[in-house]
Amino acid sequence: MNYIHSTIAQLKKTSPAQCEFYQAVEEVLESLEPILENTPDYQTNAIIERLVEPERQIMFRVPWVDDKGNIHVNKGYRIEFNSALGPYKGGLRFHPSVNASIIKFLGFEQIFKNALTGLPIGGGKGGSNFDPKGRSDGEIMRFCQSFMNELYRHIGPTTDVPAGDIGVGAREIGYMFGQYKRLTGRYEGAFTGKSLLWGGSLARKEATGYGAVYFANYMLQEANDTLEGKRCLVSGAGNVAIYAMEKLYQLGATPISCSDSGGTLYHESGIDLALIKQIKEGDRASLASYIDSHPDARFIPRADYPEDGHAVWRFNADAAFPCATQNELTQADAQALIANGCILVSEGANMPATQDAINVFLDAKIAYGPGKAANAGGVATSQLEMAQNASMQTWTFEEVDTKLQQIMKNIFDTASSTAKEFGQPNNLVLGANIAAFRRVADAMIEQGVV
Ligand code: NDP
Ligand code: 2IT
Repeated sequence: MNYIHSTIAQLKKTSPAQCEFYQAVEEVLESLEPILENTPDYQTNAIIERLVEPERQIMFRVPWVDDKGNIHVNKGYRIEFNSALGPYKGGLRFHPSVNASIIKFLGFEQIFKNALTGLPIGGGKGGSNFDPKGRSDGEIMRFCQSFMNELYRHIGPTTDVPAGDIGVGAREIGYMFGQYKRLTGRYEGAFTGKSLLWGGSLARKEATGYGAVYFANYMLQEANDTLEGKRCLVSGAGNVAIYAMEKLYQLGATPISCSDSGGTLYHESGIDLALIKQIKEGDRASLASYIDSHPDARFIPRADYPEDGHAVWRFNADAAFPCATQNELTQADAQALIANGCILVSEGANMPATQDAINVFLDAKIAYGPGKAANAGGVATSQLEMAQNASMQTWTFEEVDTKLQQIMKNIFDTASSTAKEFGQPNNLVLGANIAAFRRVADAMIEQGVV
């Protein structure tokens, strides 16, 4: 355990005030204890010391002009964390809460997630503290162009390939790709999550949500169970949440909640997914308006949440799919879930459960799929988009979806068999972290001290 304390203590000195980053590192390091003890090579090659230090961190000014002529300045980030397994790969997040700690935690998680997919992709992440809420299309475009005026020189199909994350979808990728093409003069796969009209992959939009539900299904299969008839709590109402709910319906389950930054929606008879798509993908409006069409549903505003957690986890249900953001599921939320009958948690979001909450799930021995395994379907399908772009092919929805299911199955099998190998068969946190670490660490050793 000493190396955990010394690593975190060192990070606190060299990278001060990055609590989300320390949280992500600590979770991984705790899992690695059994393998680090038995493999001196990892210590002599300073793998941990090198893994927690990004290969490159790019921070830049993003000035832009709003519709009224006012000048704004945001911060832009791209953290190129680890390229042992391939070009840096990971999304861009536009949200006012973005800072170096958030981007570093996401980039660090991405290294292991991408390793778990078995595909040749390294880990990176980027974004900005820009808040897209309430901004016109013109403002979004000017922001994206300004962001790209700096980022374009750092990315490319074989160096670093960004995609979407919170606040970044097909619209933003379009504006960024357009500016990239203008600045470089090259039409190439430097982004994933592109529109289907110009190089995007079928099923990429659906992949993260679908993948988290496939992962849940594989966890249930271990216990000869299925999702059929299960009542499910989902958080978030964005890209991941919407397509998790869609796949839940397709597999005979019923999503009964979702949420956004304004509050939680609960609909006992099942969420009206077509309406959610209209509100969120079409109107970019608040979930609160759902009640106008469904007076039998309830909307709980954020101000009315319990002090120790979030309303969305306080209903009776069989399964939970956190698909909004980090630390959105506390210890008290986890205890409420277990008390109310929940037997499965599959994380569509990155690091949605606090460490205390994870411990509640592991102690209760419910099926718990950590984000870096359960939500890897998004980035895996991004790699399938890269493969199609590089070979100038277009695969059908069914082809991509079949590959996605196979990848999610492989991730589950790898995490599960590694957990068994280390004597903790239910602990997919340990299984996923060790399996991913081995792949990255062994590649780093073979590539020398770089
Ligand atoms: P979106 O921007 O499409 O949706 C995010 C949703 O979460 C929105 O409903 C948003 O509310 C809500 N939300 C975001 N931040 C907060 C916050 N601080 N408090 C409360 N609610 C919040 O993002 P995605 O669906 O793409 O991403 C969701 C999660 O999934 C993130 O953790 C992301 O890192 C992760 N992820 C995404 C992947 C992808 O392919 N997109 C792949 C793997 C993981 P509102 O509508 O009010 O803004
Ligand atoms: O967190 C993630 O894995 C993503 N936001 C998707 C990254 C990608 O490159 O598709």
